[in-house]
Amino acid sequence: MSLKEKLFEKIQEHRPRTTRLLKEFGGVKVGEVTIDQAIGGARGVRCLVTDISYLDPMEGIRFRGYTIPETMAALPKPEGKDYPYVEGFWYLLLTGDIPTMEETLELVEDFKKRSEVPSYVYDVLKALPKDTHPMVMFSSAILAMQKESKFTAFYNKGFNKMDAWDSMYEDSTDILARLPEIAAFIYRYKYKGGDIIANPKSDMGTNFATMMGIDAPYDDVARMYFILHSDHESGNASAHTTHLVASTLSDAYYSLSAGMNALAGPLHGLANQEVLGWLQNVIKKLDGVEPTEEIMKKFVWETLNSGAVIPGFGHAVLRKTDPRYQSQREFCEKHLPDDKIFKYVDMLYRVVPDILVEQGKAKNPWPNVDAQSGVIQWFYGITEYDFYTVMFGVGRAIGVLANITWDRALGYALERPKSLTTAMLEDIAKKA
Ligand code: FAM
Repeated sequence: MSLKEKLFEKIQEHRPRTTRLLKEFGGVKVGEVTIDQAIGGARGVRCLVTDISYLDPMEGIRFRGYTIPETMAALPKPEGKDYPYVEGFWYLLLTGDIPTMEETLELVEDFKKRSEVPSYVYDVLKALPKDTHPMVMFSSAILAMQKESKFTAFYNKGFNKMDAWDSMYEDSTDILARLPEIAAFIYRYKYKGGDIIANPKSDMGTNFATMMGIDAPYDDVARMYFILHSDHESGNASAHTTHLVASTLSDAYYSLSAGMNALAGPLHGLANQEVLGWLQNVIKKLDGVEPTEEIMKKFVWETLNSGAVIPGFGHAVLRKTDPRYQSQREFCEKHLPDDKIFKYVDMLYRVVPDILVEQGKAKNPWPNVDAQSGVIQWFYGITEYDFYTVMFGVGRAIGVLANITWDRALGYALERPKSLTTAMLEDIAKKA
């Protein structure tokens, strides 16, 4: 059975659950909203539904019920490799089932057929000024392909809500299959003098590593990186933006491009570039002197006292060390234990949490995914850290595209929360 057939089976099984909840229990309360939450970025307001992943504040992320180590262990891997096929992970996110090796390889073939990037995308990228941020290039490339949308063609022919998931799935898979080539092109065009390496049309991890021009085990790094960054339930800014835009019946190209713009913010995905930027600044100021924990503490306090945040630490939902951080730390311990930047990041792990606790503002003083990911990329030669969020974006696309495919399958509504004026809040406060 193909992934699409399996997905349709799952959709048909799932639809009655959503219909029943709406029809029989639509009025049941899920929670209440405080003034704090209305002003404070809707933190903790439970008003989104997704079955693709769930983020427990203490445990961290589970993809379709699987923790990160369970996911990595259960999915089929290329021979001799440590990390699973990204294509098999796409199957897991869409269906909730672990694919067999045969099902995974069928999908690898499907991705190869879809991976051709239209040549006009490269014309668009080349027309941008050379100092354009790579995230602008990435988001523009995705948006430029919108005319390929099968969902929009389906909509224009006469929209049928029950079948809309099909073309959304097609668009999502087309986009995913093309993203590694687009990302690698941006890198080689911007930083390697336009020396473009042809797509070897293998699996997604191998394709990306080859086109970046980096030898093994970077193919495994790519698989690990894309899977780890894929999904973090649906309230984070990139997932939520993608979902919000898709809820207007915009297609996957418009929606993902918008989501990527959210990822480009320093409080979100851009934090991984900020971590490396921050560290490089420290190294430069020290002028060759090895930082001790005392010196590192001084820099951390200096940053806090200047009013800036410590990138790579804290989280809106998590209240412990991010398992995505742990997973990458384990990779570093195995592959780059003596790397200088890894040692500095590890030193930050030892000094920052206590300082954030002492400062008394951050609800979570522990590191998040972004504290560690740049170290690995730097080690493998990608020192142009303003590119890091593009790789985060390739990974994040897997999660958000799986989500909007299911949004269509379950006919989720146009998102439209209600706003109040400050005077109304003051009135509510007075009466409380
Ligand atoms: N350094 C300094 N101050 C911090 C901090 C940090 N790492 N994390 C939180 N705070 C401050 C925060 O700025 C806020 O201060 P004000 O009251 O003055 O506004 C206070 O602590 C309470 O914030 P919070 O409730 O603990 O966190 P939020 O839910 O508001 O924000 C983050 C969550 C992630 C935006 C915040 O922790 C942060 O700015 N971290 C640094 C940037 C970062 O690493 N972002 C990446 C997050 C990552 F998981 C991702 O999306 N990729």
